[in-house]
Amino acid sequence: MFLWGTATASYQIEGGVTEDGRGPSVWDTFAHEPGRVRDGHTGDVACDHYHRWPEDIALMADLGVDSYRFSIAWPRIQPDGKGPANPAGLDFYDRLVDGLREKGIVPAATLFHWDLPQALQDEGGWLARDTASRFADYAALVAERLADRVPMWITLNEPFVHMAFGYAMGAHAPGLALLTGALPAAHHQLLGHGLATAALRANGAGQVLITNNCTPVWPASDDPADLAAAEAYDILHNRLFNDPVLLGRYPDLSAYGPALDCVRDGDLDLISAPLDGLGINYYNPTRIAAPGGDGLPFTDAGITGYPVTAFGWPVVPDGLRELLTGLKARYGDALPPVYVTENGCSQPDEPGPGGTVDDQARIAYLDGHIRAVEQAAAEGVDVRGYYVWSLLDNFEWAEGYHQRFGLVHVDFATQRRTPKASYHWFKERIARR
Ligand code: GBH
Repeated sequence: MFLWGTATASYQIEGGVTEDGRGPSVWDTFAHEPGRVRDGHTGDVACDHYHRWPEDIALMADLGVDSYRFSIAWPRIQPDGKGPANPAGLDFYDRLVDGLREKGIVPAATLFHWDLPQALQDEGGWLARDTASRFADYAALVAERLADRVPMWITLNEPFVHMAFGYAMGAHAPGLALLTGALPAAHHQLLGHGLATAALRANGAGQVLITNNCTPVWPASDDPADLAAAEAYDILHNRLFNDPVLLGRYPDLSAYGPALDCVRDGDLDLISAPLDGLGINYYNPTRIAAPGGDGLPFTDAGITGYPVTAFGWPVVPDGLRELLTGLKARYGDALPPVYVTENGCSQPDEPGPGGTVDDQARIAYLDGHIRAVEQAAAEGVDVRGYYVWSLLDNFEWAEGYHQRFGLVHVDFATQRRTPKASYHWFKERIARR
């Protein structure tokens, strides 16, 4: 069965950041540092989903989705990243999961969507090998409690973005700008994925996936220098995270400096343990040129000639077909079933007369991308799900509340939820199957 769904993430919607024993995460720290997030916005309250989850489940039930992809806040389960589980933290997700199941909605739980317990960051975060083992302990605690009712588990969300924005460029928590010095954060996240996969399986988890965000890479020209830059970028953004998981080996990283010396014997066997699916988040292709700078062998040349979202990201629906068929071409039988675990766009979405939000551009975006998924399936890719990012307008990381991605408008002053035109459109699209 093909799963239609919506996706969210803990820090972006929950709020309740000091309640019931939750510890601080790197995003609490980062968002409270002046100048990090636009206008000083934080996730302290966000969509107040921690209290309003029954209303949010009701919105999804009315929408008619098959599945809901949410993430679990590690610092609710282990406030300082280690030790026994905080029962109140587990209870929250227990209630959420039962509430979803009562409405026939399949819970798909992501274990890590960037909100690392601050205490682990203080010990090096994902630059430290030990974090991978701590992640597996946390995975075991959660699965022990929920695996009987959660059929689908996603270890990591977008390890590329967490490494690149969080450790290489400093735009996201933990705010480090180490450039190529960030690469160990890739390996340790992947090792964490491998160790957590084993822990999940040992505790009865059914399906285990990882979610990688991938981008089709377009060379800016046929010039050999541009082609080489594009190849280097494809390696960093896509293959660094897909190859170890699906093929059990790292791509050639020589354009980024000396070999990764944090890789130990046996790591790649863990990282490449068989999965039940590959989660793919797609937003847009990337156009790459030579030369690089800052020790990086490429330049992002930007894409022109397409409509753009409120974020300025180009809207290229066929890029999703290109991406999915490209994965099939590269990985062949090593590619497990694919789930599009995020796709969507930000739009201004100001309520118009009568309080309605007529987000026609989002409808066009979703329609085009769903067609691209259908085309990829017709071309032989085993695609089994499509999750819209996002159910609700929410805390959009460094942009705070300035970018709205929801099918449902949130008035952050009152927490009033208003389904947008795209919500009604998606409801009909799902009903047609
Ligand atoms: C996802 O990341 C996250 O998983 C989610 O939490 C987040 O809210 C959502 O997407 C929306 O941002 O400069 O034009 O080339 C998305 C990662 C990284 C995808 C930046 C688009 C650059 C577009 N994004 N990327 S462009």
